[in-house]
Amino acid sequence: MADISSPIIYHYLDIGRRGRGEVVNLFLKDAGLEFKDIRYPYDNTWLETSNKLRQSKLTRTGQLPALEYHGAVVTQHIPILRYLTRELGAYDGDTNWEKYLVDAVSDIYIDWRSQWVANLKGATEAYKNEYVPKYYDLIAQYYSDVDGPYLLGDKITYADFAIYQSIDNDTRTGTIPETLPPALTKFVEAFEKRPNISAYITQTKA
Ligand SMILES: N[C@@H](CCC(=O)N[C@@H](CS)C(=O)NCC(=O)O)C(=O)O
Repeated sequence: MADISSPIIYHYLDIGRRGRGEVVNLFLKDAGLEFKDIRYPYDNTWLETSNKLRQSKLTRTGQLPALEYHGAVVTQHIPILRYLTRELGAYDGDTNWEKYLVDAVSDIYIDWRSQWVANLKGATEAYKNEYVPKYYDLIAQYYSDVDGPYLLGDKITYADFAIYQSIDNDTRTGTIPETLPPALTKFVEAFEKRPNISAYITQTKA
């Protein structure tokens, strides 16, 4: 049972808009939740910080993001989103089939994220020219099944935050394809206009 007197505290690395935690950050902002944002330097102090966070039971793996949510500590960024959707009763599909689609697209995103991280220190030609175009074509197939702009039409779900973040992060690392499929361009336009996040997205775009 959530203890609503306990605050919401988001813990992540101080790496700007890059990385897994930003998916959670965008989601919290979009949902209009008040939260404290704690960032840790990702430098030669990180190992010690990570050990401390593990000892304080904030993260069993020593990795972030971690979220304190009304007394519960939750980690693993996509499961964090799923936890929040259940708490809020929003941001998921309604039917079993819709929930499956949201799950499936998030899973494809998780595979993309491993590849993106593996290519951070210099993207291979195979990542840029083969993996990434295939990934966006695949995601666009799902987004093209309905009229959009979101995966499930006009209803946003937690998977949309992950997909937006993949497009944003590939843009930041210069690994985004020259043109995205139209269903994804339409999605990005709609996502960036969302009232609770549009100002933040504009300020942190560069
Ligand atoms: N499966 C975890 C992975 C978390 C993860 O790899 N976090 C990275 C930042 S995006 C991290 O903490 N890196 C520092 C480290 O591994 O020590 C999730 O989905 O949240």
